[in-house]
Amino acid sequence: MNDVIARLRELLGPDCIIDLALAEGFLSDWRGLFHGNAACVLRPRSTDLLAQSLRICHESGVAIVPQGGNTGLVGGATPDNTGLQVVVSTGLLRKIRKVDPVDMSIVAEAGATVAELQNAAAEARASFPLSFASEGTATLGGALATNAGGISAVRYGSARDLLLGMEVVLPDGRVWNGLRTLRKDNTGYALRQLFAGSEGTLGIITAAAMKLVPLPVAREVAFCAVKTEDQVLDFWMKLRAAAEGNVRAIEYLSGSCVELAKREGLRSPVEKADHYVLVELTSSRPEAGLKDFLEAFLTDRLEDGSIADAALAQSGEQQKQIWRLREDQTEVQKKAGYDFKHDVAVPVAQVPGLLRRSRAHIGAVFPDATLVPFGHVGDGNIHLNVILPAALGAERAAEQGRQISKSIYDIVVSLGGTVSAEHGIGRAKVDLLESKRDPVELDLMRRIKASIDNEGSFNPGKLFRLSRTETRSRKSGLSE
Ligand code: FAD
Ligand code: 2HG
Ligand code: ZN
Repeated sequence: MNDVIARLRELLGPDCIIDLALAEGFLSDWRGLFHGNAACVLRPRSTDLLAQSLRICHESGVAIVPQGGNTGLVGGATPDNTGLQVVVSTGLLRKIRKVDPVDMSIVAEAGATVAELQNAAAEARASFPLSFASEGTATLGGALATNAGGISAVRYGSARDLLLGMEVVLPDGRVWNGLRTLRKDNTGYALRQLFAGSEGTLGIITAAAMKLVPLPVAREVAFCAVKTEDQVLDFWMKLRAAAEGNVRAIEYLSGSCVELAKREGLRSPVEKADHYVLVELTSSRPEAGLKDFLEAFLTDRLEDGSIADAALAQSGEQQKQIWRLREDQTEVQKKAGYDFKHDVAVPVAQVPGLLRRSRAHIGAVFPDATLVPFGHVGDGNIHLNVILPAALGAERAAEQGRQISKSIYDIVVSLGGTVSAEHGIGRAKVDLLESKRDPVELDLMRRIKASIDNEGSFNPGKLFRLSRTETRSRKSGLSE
C-alpha cells in the first residue's frame, strides 16, 4: 500500500493527496452515523490525472470510494474501516466548462456544486432547476450518482431527467467521453443512465452535460394549513389541474414538523394544524398573473373547506421565511433526538393512507416515538422520519428504531411503494434493498456491476452486499 501511495503522490503532487491526519472530514458521513478509515484521500485536478490515479489503484487491486460534497444521507461516500480503501474526491474538479443558452445546456465538472450550476445558468439568463437544501455543498457528480430529487422534481424530474451526457472514468482507468448535449440520440443503450443512480459503484463521473430550463422571473409562495391527509391530496389534485404547469414545488409538512421548527425560533404564518402544504409557482413570463391566480385559488379552497388557513407571501423575505420551515427540517430533526430517516415513495394516491397507517401503528406500538413526516408530496415521496427522545439512550433507541423502520417499510411496500425514493441505498439500505427487491432485478444489477467493475473494487459494500469471495479476500488482506 505504501508503494501505491508513493506512486499516487508522485503523480498528483503533495497538495492533491491528503494524509489521514488531515482527512477527518472525508471519513465520516454528514449525519455522523458512519465512520471509516482510508489509506489516503485523492483530489485529482483533471480527468486525465484522475484516470491515471485509477489505473495505479486498479493495477494494485485497491478499492475506491468516490466522494463529492459528502452530503449523502445513506453512508455511500464513507470508506470502510480497514484503512485500505482510497477515497477519490472530486473537490478540485469544479470548472463550469460551458453554458449554452441556445442549446439550453450546461457542461460542468463533477465537483462543481449544484448551487454553482444554478448561478452559472442564471448568469446566462437560464435556470438549472435541480434544487435541495444541501445544494451549496452537494456536487453535480454526487447529485447524478444518487439521482437526487429535491423540491423541483415534481416539475423538472430528478437529476437523471436533466442528464444529456457524461464523462466517466471507469474502474480500469479508461475514460468514456459521452459528453454530448443532443436532445435526441438513439444510438443504442443510454449508458449515461447506468451511471446515474449508480452511487459510485461503476466508475467516477468527472463531468456531465445537463439540461437548462427558462429562467423564472415570476415567483409566488404560499403556505396552507390543512385538516386531513385526504385534503392534502385533494388540494394537490386541484392545484395541478388549475395551475397549467406553473407548480415548481408542492411540499408537505406534518404538524409535528412545524412545531419542531417553531421550537428552533421559526414562525408559521398560518393557524396551527395537523398538516401543512407549501406551494411555489413560477413562470418565465413576468406578466403571468401568478399572484392573482394563487389568491383566487386559495380563496376557493378556503370556501370549499379543503384548507383551513392560508398565507400568500407578500415579499421575497416572506417567501424565504416560509421556505425555511421546510428546508430547515433536516437540521432541526437532527437536533431533536435520535432521528430515523425513511426516504420512501408510494403512488401519489396512497400518500394519505401511508401517513394514516404509519401514524396509527407508531402511535399504538411506540409511545416514545414522534412521527415527523414531510416531503415532496407531488411525487409521492415522503420523508417518513421518526424521532426518539435522547433520554431513551443509544442502545434502546437503536433497537426501537430498527423495529419502527421495519414496520414503516412493510407498510410502504404493501402500498406499492419503494424503500428509497431519492437518497439512494449507500451502506444504510443494502439489506433492505436485498430483502425488498425482485431477485431478477437484483441479479441484473449485479451482472451490470460485474461487467463494468469486474474486480468489485468500486465502492464495495455499497448498493450491494459484499459477495462471499470479496469478504474472504478482504479479510485475508488480498485486496492490499
Ligand atoms: P456524496 O455524499 O459525496 O456522495 C453520494 C454518493 O455518490 C456516494 O455513493 C458517492 O460514492 C457517490 N459519488 C459522489 N460523487 C461521485 C462521482 N463524481 N462519481 C461517482 N460517484 C460519486 N437529496 C435529495 O435527493 N433530495 C433532497 O431534497 C436532499 N436534501 C438534502 C438536505 C440536506 C440538509 C442534506 C444534508 C442532504 C440532502 N440530500 C437530498 C442528500 C444529498 O445532498 C444528495 O444525495 C446529494 O446529491 C449528494 O451529493 P454529494 O456531492 O454530497 O455526494
Ligand atoms: C429533503 O427533502 C431531503 O429535505 C432530506 O431529502 C430529508 O432530512 C430528510 O430526511
Ligand atoms: Zn427530499
